[in-house]
Amino acid sequence: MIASDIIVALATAPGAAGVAVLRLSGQGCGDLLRNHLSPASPLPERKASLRDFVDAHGDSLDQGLVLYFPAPHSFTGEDVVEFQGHGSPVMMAILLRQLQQSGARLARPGEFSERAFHHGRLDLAQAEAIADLIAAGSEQAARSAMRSLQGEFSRRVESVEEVLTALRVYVEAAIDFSDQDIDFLHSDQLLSDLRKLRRLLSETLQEARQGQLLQKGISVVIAGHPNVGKSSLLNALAGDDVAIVSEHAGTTRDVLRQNLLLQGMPLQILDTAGWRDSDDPIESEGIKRALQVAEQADALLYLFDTDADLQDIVADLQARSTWQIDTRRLLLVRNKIDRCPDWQDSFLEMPDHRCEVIGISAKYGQGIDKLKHRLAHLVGRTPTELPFLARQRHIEALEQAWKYLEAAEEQLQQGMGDLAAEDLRCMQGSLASLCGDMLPDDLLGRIFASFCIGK
Ligand SMILES: Nc1nc2c(ncn2[C@@H]2O[C@H](COP(=O)(O)OP(=O)(O)OP(=O)(O)O)[C@@H](O)[C@H]2O)c(=O)[nH]1
Ligand SMILES: [Mg+2]
Repeated sequence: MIASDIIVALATAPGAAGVAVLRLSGQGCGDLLRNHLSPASPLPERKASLRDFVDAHGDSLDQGLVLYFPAPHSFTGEDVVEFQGHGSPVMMAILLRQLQQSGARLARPGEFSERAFHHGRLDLAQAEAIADLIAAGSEQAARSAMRSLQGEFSRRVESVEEVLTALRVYVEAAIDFSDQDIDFLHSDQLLSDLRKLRRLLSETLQEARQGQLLQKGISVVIAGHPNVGKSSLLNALAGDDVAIVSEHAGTTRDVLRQNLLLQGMPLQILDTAGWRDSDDPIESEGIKRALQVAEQADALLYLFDTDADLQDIVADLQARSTWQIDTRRLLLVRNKIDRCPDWQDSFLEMPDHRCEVIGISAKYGQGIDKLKHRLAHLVGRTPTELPFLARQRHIEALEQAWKYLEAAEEQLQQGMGDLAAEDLRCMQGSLASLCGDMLPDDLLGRIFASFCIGK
């Protein structure tokens, strides 16, 4: 259960700055701070007042603005008071000590957000969005976190829950009337609710997966035979001389990683060793690593030379990859088109997908902008659509909900209403955990502990 004592923390980043903010939360925290202020008159509610922070002898330690938000209209839902002083780390440490001596306790990481959650000011997905907004590594990630914070994700989950609740009521009622002649478990109403639930959940899951990519960064692996220009492409994308380029086949061995932003999306581009049969143990290790990262890539740029035959290239790609290549995540890139000026982009018909083949010249920059554009499209985003930011925890809960839904559908087909009802009940539990309902305290504690201090 949540503690109700007074907590204090530096809400701004540590280090010298123009301003630093001390924040206190808990019943009576306004009076606790007031004992250190001059003048010590009552604090106006929700209005800034200029005060001195004084020590026990009445000597001024700092001067700043004080803001008082009485419960329940505050971030945490408790009394909250802030002192905005000068950004001196030494002075802030002194003020913190003084407040602790008066009975405030140093807040644990995320404790302000945890209290906001327990007082119903935010649900868990929103509280997580605050932490994600603070940690966002790109504009897109920050904007998406803001969408989640404004409740977009929670509302989406609620709309799935609404349809699910209606369905559960129906199935439970159908079980009660199972001894009658009418077959409620195969009715049109039930099938249409199930279809709707499936669609809503799958859309939410898809958007959450996109959001998670923004959160963790999107890995783009450049692969292909030796000497086709992989390192040259990395340099062209990075706009910098990051990797060694040479005419010797087998130059790159280690996996090279370069972070960059593409249309506001955080990408990590990985340059890898060229795929070939090699007796050199070091090169072989490099190729093994290249295959490993290619398997885990969110997008695979498979590069080949102008003189290569496309069918052979694809056959080789399929032969060397020990996993099933997701062709929707694959871009075939023909490099060195400066050598064949009449090159035209094309498509390659693959069994399950029409795969694009783009021509570039990594060395002379031809086609690089087009490649970036296609890459942005491939990783699933156009700049105008923005998903909500999602975490691994959210994906897992949604995937679990999906499994329960599939199980319930199967049970319904077999006419096993009782078992379907149980699956749907479990599905509701998975969805409820997204916004923090029915999560055990220790798990909640672990989630909030990953937040920063003062938030
Ligand atoms: N004409 C031309 N040459 C290129 C182009 N891109 C790369 N090259 C040349 O091709 C050779 C190999 O380039 P790299 O970028 O080192 O190729 P790689 O695929 O990284 O090679 P490994 O690391 O050995 O697997 C170098 O001599 C480059 O200058 C291009 O677009 N046009
Ligand atoms: Mg290389």
